[in-house]
Amino acid sequence: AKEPVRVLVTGAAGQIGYALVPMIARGVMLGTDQPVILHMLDIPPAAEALNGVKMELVDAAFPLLKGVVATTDAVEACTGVNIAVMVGGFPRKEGMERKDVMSKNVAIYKSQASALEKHAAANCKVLVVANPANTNALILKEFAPSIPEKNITCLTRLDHNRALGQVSERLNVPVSNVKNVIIWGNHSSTQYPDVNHATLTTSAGEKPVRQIVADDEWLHGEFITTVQQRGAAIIKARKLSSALSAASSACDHIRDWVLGTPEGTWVSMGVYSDGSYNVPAGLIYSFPVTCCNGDWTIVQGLPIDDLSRKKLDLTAEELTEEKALAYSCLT
Ligand code: NAX
Repeated sequence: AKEPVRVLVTGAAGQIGYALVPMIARGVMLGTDQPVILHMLDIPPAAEALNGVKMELVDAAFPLLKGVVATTDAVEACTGVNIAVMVGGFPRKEGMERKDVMSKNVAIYKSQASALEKHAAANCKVLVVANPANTNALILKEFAPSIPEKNITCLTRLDHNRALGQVSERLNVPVSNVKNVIIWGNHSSTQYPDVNHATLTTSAGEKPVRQIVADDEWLHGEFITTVQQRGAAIIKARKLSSALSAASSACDHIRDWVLGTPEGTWVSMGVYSDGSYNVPAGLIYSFPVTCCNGDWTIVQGLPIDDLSRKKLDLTAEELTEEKALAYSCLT
């Protein structure tokens, strides 16, 4: 039998946490043959709720779940973890300045970076979900210098999956027949959902989505804005932000990273930019990646047209500004 993998979920008493931990305990993230030990962290005001989640995990009697640590102590939470899914953060509240929210999250990610660096297992893989996800991941990277930068990522897979979903609905085809959309840049409304390289599996082989949709107005307009604004649309409808789709996409992100992407398929991940596609190095930016043996590689050589170039640059500019704002909070 396989040794259990320790998976940390921060913000585990929150709504995404509540959807995510049972998925992990059922093997959705790491496979149905992989035992897990869940480490759940939240803050003292949520300690009782966190304990309630732990009770439910016990009550669900998940065969793969070999242990649960539920704590408000970051060191205890981070000790020995192989995977860290960072969902906890300070939410933007009505009337709050961007700088104030940034400053709260910078403080959180700075201290959790140190706890992970000192106490996580060697080669721990980190996924930041909490917003501002790209910049929180960058702060985590800066303050955990001994964790390899390739191990620190942020979630744009939900946006990627939303883009697949929009194409699937538009063409009335199963979503599993659509692949290779790309989310470029920030997990924010400046992200660029790109269908230029996406394909549809048909009985006559793989066809470009652009060619099958054959409606540039939709592809350049409503498709992009729907994906960019989907988070807000969910809040409007549910009076709560995306949770089940965020949890499911976080599982997709880690699963593909650890177990590999299928041949011929790429996914979107926020990763540390090396300057590929002329994106400034030193940002956490969402790129198309393939994964093999536990490592991601940015897909190279895709042609970028003028319209796309502008959108790649616009979202990079926003991330550069966010980075400066985050650094200004550090003193
Ligand atoms: P909730 O407010 O329901 O849960 C957040 C939890 O984090 C709370 O239980 C809170 O007590 C806890 N927390 C706060 N500070 C903490 C700290 N220092 N250490 C540990 N835990 C802490 O929010 P939820 O809806 O679950 O969303 C969580 C985060 O995901 C938010 O930042 C949200 O903006 C972000 N999202 C990111 C998405 C993505 O695709 N990257 C999509 C979904 C989601 O909006």
